[in-house]
Amino acid sequence: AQSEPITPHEAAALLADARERTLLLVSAVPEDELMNQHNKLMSPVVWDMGHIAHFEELWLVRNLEGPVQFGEMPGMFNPFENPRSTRGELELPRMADTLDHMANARRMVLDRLLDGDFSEADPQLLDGGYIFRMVAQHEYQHNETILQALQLKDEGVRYRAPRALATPSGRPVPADADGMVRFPGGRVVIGTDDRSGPYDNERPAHAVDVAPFRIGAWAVTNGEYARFIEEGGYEDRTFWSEAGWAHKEQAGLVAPQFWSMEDGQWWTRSMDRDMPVDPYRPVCHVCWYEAEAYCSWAGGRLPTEHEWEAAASWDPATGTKRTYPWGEEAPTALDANLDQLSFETARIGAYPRNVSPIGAYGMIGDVWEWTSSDFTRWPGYQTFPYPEYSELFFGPDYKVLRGGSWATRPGAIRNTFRNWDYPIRRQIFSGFRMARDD
Ligand code: AVJ
Ligand code: FE
Repeated sequence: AQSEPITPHEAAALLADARERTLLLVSAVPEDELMNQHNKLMSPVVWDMGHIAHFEELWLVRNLEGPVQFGEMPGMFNPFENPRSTRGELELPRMADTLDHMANARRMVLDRLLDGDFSEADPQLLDGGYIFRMVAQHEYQHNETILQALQLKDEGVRYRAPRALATPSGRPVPADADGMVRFPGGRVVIGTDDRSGPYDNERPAHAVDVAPFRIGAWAVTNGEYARFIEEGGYEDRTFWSEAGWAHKEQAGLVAPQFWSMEDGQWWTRSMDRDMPVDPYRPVCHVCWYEAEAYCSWAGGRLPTEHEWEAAASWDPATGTKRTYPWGEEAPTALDANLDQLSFETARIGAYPRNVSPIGAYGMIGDVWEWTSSDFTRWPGYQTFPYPEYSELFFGPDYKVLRGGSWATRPGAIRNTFRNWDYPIRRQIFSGFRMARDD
C-alpha cells in the first residue's frame, strides 16, 4: 500500500471507528476510577482521553496549515508540560466535560472535511492520507495505554471488560526439536518507504546483511518461563547481566508481574479476571532484563531488531518482503490475536494463518516481543512530521519491542512497526521470542 490517498468519507469513518473503541473501553469503568491515577507509570484514564482530543485538534485543525509545534498548543494535555508521574495531581475535568472536549475537537475536524477545502494545508501531511492515519493510530496507541492502566488498577476496582472475542484453541506448531526455525541469512530489506501509515521511525527501506540465525517458532510460553523460575533462574546471578541483576534485586522481581503462587499453582490476572497461568500461552508482563536472563538460562539470546523483522517479513525464496507475516491483507480476527476484545493472550498455534515465510508463528499479536536492540534511527531517517514522536527517544536508554499485543489495534501494527520502552518496564503487554546463532 504505497501512499494510498484517503477520501473525506474514509477519513471520517476511520476517526469514528477509533472513537467508538475508546468509548467502549472506558464505558465499563466507574467514573472515579477513570479520574484516579492507579500507578505513577500511567496516566489517569481521563488524561488519555483529553490528550486524544488535544492531539486531534493539534494535527487536524491547527497544524494542517503549517508548522505549529507541540509547545505552541500548551495546556493540561500537553505531554511534555505534564509528565506521566505528575498527571494524578492535575485538576482534570470530569467525564462529561472530557466527552464534550472530544466531541468538540471532532466537530471541528468533521467541519473541515465537509467543507473540503484543504488548499492551504501542508501537502506533505495530506499525502497518502497520512495525517488522518497518524491521528487514528495515536488514538489506538492510547487505547492500549488505557488498557495498561486498567490492568494496573487495584484489585477490587469494579471493571467488566467488554469481551467480544474468545481466543481459539492452540494447535501444534511445526519446528525443529528445540522449537526453532531457521533463517538462511542474506540481504534483507528492513523498514519501508510507505508514507501512508507507517511512522517516520520505520523509514526509509534499506538493505541489510543478516547472518543465518534460528528463532523460536513461537513466543516463549508461560510453561517454559515457569521452568526457568522453578529451576532457580531468579536466584542464579550467572544468567543476569549486571544491570539486570541490580534491577531484579532492587525491584524484588521473582516472577512476571501479576503472577502469584497459590497451593503450588501459578495464578495471574488479566484485566478483570483471575486465572491459572496457562502453560501454552506466551509469557506476558516481563521486562527486558527478565527476557535477557531467560534466554541466557535457555542457551539462547534475544533476536536483534533486524533478525526479528527478517523472520517476520522476509521471504528468502522469492527475495520479497511482506507487510504482515501472512502477506498483505490487513489483520482480522482470523489472522491474529489483536484488537483488544479478547482481553487475553491466546494459545500457541491458535492462528494457523499467523505464520511467516520461514515458519515463525504468532509474530503479530498476543504479546509485544522484546528485541536485543536499542531504539535508534534507521540510516536516512527523516523526522516526519514532529520530532517528539521518535527522535526524542533515540539512543541507548530504550529497547525495541515488535509485533503488537492482544491490546493493539490492527491499524497500529505491521512487520515494520517499532515500539520502545525502558528495559525495566513490564506493565506493558510484553513477552519475547528467543534466537540462537546458526
Ligand atoms: C510508541 C508507545 C512508546 O506511548 O510513549 C503516544 C506512543 N506517542 N503518544 C508512547 C505515543 C505519543 C508511545 N510509544
Ligand atoms: Fe500521545
